[in-house]
Amino acid sequence: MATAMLTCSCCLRFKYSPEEIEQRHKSQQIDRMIERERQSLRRQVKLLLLGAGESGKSTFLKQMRIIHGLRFEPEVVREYQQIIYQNVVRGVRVLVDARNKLGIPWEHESNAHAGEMVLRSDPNNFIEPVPFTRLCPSLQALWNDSGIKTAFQRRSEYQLSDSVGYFLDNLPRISRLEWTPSNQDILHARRATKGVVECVIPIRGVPFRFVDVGGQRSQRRKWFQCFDSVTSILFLVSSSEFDQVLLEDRRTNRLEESRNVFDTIVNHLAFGNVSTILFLNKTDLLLEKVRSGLSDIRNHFPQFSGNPSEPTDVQTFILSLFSSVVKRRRRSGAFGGREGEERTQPLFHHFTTAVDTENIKVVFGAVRDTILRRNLEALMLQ
Ligand SMILES: Nc1nc2c(ncn2[C@@H]2O[C@H](COP(=O)(O)OP(=O)(O)OP(=O)(O)O)[C@@H](O)[C@H]2O)c(=O)[nH]1
Ligand SMILES: [Mg+2]
Repeated sequence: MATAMLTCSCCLRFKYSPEEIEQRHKSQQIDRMIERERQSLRRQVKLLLLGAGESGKSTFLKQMRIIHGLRFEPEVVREYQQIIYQNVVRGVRVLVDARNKLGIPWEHESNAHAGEMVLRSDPNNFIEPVPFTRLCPSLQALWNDSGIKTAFQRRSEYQLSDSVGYFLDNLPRISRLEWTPSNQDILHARRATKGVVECVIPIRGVPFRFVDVGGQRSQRRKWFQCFDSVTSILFLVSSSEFDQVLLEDRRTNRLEESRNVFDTIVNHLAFGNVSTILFLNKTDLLLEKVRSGLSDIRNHFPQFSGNPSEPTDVQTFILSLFSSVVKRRRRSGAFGGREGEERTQPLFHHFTTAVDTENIKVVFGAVRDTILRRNLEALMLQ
């Protein structure tokens, strides 16, 4: 290799061999790429979706896709179709079993046979359209029976997924061979999240990384791996669950569990400078429950002093259950506030219905603007 050693001060470029020049060029390119990556990571917004099982985290993420124009691919829609078939068959099995155990009589004794048949069947045998649609007349007859309807009304006494009523009300449509799930059907499809699911959606030119985790007890140990560089926590609570117990132990009140999880998160040291936004979700189901008079919150929360059939009283009480656990503590200077100043974390809240696209559009619009503004402020401080 011939090195050009012409070290004349005005011709410094001759100091390097062509290979060295090539290498320097490559390394500069790499530096520029790293810098671009760093800039994009600095700009990136990371939103952590947290909350107990069935609070609506994955439904919220589905809404983010819908609202920002990301289509569900045909194979994903097909997968949801199978999930919905399973949701329906499993749901009817639970209802028939509950009717038996609660000792509720059949309206039509002739449905006893269909009930037995559904109880003995394996839901995995009905994930294709043909076998599912063949089963539908029996499912419909069962759903029409007032014995099953009474068991459905008493669903807070056992474990029934919240979307079963929606799918059974829509059975005439779902039972058609040519049916494929609409966005609304997909929003109601229930599959518990296992592990961590990430989705990056560009919003107003800024990459928003949504991190969705499983909320059931066995899944929560996986949360800690996501705690790095979080911009905001979106904490979801199923506000309608004040009269229900956990699927995991069938003992603990679901709202109590949710509040304990919230306490751990909102007061966690790792989130000293992270804003938390509380979504009191399932407003539609809460209103239905409170207005129906079928359930009285005082039986589960004796400290409730408002009017139990007034939805805003119940909502205000549930909000106070959560806001009261936020502890005061010292903060570092980031995100406003003076270094070492003692104050509570800012807690924003919204009453949401995650299956309602218009509602989530409005709520997320406000959340997005706050996050983008704070993100910009934080970037300018760096
Ligand atoms: N009616 C109604 N149903 C909702 C609402 N939010 C979620 N759901 C339904 O509730 C069920 C549970 O919602 P998911 O989004 O799967 O809950 P999750 O928090 O992701 O649950 P895990 O993955 O187990 O942690 C689904 O069937 C949703 O369609 C709501 O606001 N109203
Ligand atoms: Mg989920």
